[in-house]
Amino acid sequence: MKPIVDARPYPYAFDPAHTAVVLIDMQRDFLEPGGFGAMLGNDVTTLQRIVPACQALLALARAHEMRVIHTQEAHDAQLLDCPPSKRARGGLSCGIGDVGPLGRVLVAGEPGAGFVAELQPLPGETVLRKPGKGAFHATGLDAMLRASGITHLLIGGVTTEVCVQTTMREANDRGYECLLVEDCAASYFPHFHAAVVEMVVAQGGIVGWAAPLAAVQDALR
Ligand code: TIU
Repeated sequence: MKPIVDARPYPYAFDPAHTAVVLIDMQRDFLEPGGFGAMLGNDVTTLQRIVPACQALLALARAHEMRVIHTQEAHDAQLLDCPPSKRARGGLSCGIGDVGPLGRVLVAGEPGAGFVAELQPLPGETVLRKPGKGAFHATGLDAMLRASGITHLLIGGVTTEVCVQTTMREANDRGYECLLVEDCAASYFPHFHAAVVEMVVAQGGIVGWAAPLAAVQDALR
């Protein structure tokens, strides 16, 4: 019997052997003062609140031997993979590629691009660097998932309406069955988070399913 999550808009069945937990962009640049998110004028504490739930989601994945993918929005040191439009957006005095308090903003290998201390990948887990908001754009994610027989994705991370939602829509269009783990995702704008949850599950699950972490944990008991 497959685990079945009490999800919206209807129960979500998944086989852990064919499921990956995808944790989106839990990076210092989005969650800590001095990073890219703060430079955009956001209150980063709204994102910090989900760290314990994300730790519990990782623990669940590891206990049930689900694949784990940590995505990271970060650019090549020469910004060869950063469209000038992205760099210019917002007109920041210190923006992508510039040196800020956490090193060069959103550049791979810099302190800010790294994951927060509580959510460090374990050896054997996949770290996927991505230049865009969606994790499928200009990455090998789809090929990796297909090669390993992954059909279902449990998705969390930040921010709900930017990289999480974009990734979930990309995955849905590619045929993956996606569950948004509601309390493992957050936005700088709580009403955007709530709206995304509603728009995912509306119209019979037009983008997928949503459920709290406790419902996923219950399904795996
Ligand atoms: N600004 C914002 O809400 N998000 C991003 O720029 N990236 C991610 O969501 N990871």
